[in-house]
Amino acid sequence: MSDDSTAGSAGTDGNATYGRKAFSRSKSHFADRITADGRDGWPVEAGRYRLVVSRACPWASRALIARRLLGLEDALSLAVTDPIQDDRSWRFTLDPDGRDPVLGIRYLHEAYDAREKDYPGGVSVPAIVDVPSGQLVTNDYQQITLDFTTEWSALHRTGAPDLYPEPLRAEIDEVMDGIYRDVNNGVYRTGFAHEQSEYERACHDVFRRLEQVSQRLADRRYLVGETITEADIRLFTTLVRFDAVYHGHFKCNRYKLSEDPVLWAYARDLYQTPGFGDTVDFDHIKRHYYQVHTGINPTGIVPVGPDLQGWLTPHHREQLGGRPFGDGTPPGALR
Ligand SMILES: N[C@@H](CCC(=O)N[C@@H](CS)C(=O)NCC(=O)O)C(=O)O
Repeated sequence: MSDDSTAGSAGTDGNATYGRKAFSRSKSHFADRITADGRDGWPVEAGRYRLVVSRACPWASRALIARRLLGLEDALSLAVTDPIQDDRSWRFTLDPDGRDPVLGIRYLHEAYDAREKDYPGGVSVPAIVDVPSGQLVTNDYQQITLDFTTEWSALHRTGAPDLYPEPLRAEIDEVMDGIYRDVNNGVYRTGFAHEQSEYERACHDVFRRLEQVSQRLADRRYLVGETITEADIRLFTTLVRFDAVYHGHFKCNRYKLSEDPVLWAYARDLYQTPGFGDTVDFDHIKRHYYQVHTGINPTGIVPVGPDLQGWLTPHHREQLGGRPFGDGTPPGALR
């Protein structure tokens, strides 16, 4: 498991470390890419790979959303871990006999071991495993979704949106960069800060960036261009967790998402878009954060709130125009 059992002691979150030093996140160790031409030895192939996620995890949720939007469900099967890790990390206790039915393993670390014996780093989701060999291929959460869009295109559904349109890539990358630093990772820097000044700086960064993003979204429906892109996926996965866990557990509490009219409407718009809200499991999210990070929540008590009804209320963002799927179509109902 990633976490410490006493308040204030050290721990990890994926390849990230927190504790006595400032929270830092290093590069993914397994960064092979699954590509159309198979240049790393892993060609895109329907049915060959298995995506392993925790529905609690924002980085894994990106992959869940992109997989749904692009219609990769048949090509890339899905394993969902228990939201609570034990001392051997992510486990398949939600499956019969506690084993993933396709990979036949009880713990995700078995796929890491199959790839590199005695790998000393953390075991993290999202992970993509090669089913025939049982080996981990990649846990590079920054690249996985981009490759779904650009490398897996032969297997996309008819009507799949372009989540990373070529002419907009520079702008998307720039927007995502600031959101990653100050929001996606910023909430972790805030939550795992070990000193008052470090906490205050990180918290300030989170809200300064949220204010900037809120201004950007006041008169445009999506972050870049007229349609949903990878940038929206990456902002959404943090926003959807904000009031449920980051506001309380990570002390990002200058205000709630639901107190910013623009961001709250933007997040509801995406939540109500097929492929976004239907991947979200608030129970997994809350139990994971509040029960696993015992260093910052020693009792493991999971709060009862917030009330989730608001997510389904009208957002009126269609008045801003925009075409969520561009020339494409929404994904079909969740299977
Ligand atoms: N793989 C990335 C990010 C993914 C990540 O941190 N995932 C978390 C869950 S949100 C995880 O699997 N942590 C492993 C652990 O807590 O043991 C990293 O290493 O920093």
